[in-house]
Amino acid sequence: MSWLKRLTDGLKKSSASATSQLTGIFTGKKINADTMESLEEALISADLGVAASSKIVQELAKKYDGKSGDQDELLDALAVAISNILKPLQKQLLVLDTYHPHIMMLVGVNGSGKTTTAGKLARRFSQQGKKVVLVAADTFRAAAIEQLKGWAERSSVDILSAQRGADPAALVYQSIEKARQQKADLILIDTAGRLQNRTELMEELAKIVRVIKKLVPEAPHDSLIVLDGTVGQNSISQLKAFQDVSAITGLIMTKLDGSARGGALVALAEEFELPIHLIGVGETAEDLQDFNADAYARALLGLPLDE
Ligand SMILES: Nc1nc2c(ncn2[C@@H]2O[C@H](COP(=O)(O)OP(=O)(O)OP(=O)(O)O)[C@@H](O)[C@H]2O)c(=O)[nH]1
Ligand SMILES: [Mg+2]
Repeated sequence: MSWLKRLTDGLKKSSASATSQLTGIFTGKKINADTMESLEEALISADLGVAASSKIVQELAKKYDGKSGDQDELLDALAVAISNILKPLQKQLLVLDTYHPHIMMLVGVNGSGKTTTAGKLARRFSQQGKKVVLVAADTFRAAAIEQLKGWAERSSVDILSAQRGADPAALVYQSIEKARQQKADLILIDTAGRLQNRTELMEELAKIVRVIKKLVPEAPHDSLIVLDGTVGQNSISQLKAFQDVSAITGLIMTKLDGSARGGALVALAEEFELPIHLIGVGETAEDLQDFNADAYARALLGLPLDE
């Protein structure tokens, strides 16, 4: 199954409620203040957030106020309005040669998909010919280290790890020194999941960042938050909290193949205006895809996509 199909199927769960409401709103009626109000409600209940929903409705109202709408045309226009919010933030994640090595760090709450994404990224960049070093900086669980080792083995990528319970900041420090000696192009740091309200764990993350900066003041070059696409509005408070400790530079949203809450990405885009790099639509390496705003917006509304 193509990734677009998986995205559409996944988002169908969010779009199902949104689209059926929208279809009802748009059928055979004049577009007026009432229709726009119902549309705004439908968008908010599909997790797009108040600010983005109101912006989208205003854009549509400008075009269609007082006119009778052809339903397909209105849904297309709606997809364009959603994409207008997302598109300026669509940004491919690249390993830059200027850094020697480029330092990327993945952060997020428990189970959001960090380790899987680290494995997928290691594979992607090593296939592009980059020398990648994975760092298993989740030292809390032995299983986490093994999980990342599995990805490293399958992709023949180097991995640096420490004993369970070791200080992740110390491991990261040593790893950067080693990766420099080995002339690596990319260091990919997988960190432990931590809930945004656990102060001591957030402090541990802040320490990792301080240690990185001691060696490379402008790093991490990418501090990526991995968000679970099934979570919905809670991702807003996650992003806020992680931004405070690790200056997030971009977003990755996973599990959109099974998501019921994919609209939250639009709310995040409107509120934070951070680059959106990639989406996860499954568990294998091929299921990490560059973010495409147009495809995402259409899938969110259950509209057909060009393959
Ligand atoms: N369906 C689907 N499953 C995913 C995706 N990304 C990750 N997963 C699954 O989600 C589960 C958690 O993924 P991990 O990568 O272990 O998450 P994590 O953020 O490292 O978790 P912690 O280290 O415990 O915080 C695993 O079973 C993954 O296979 C995705 O895009 N789609
Ligand atoms: Mg993990």
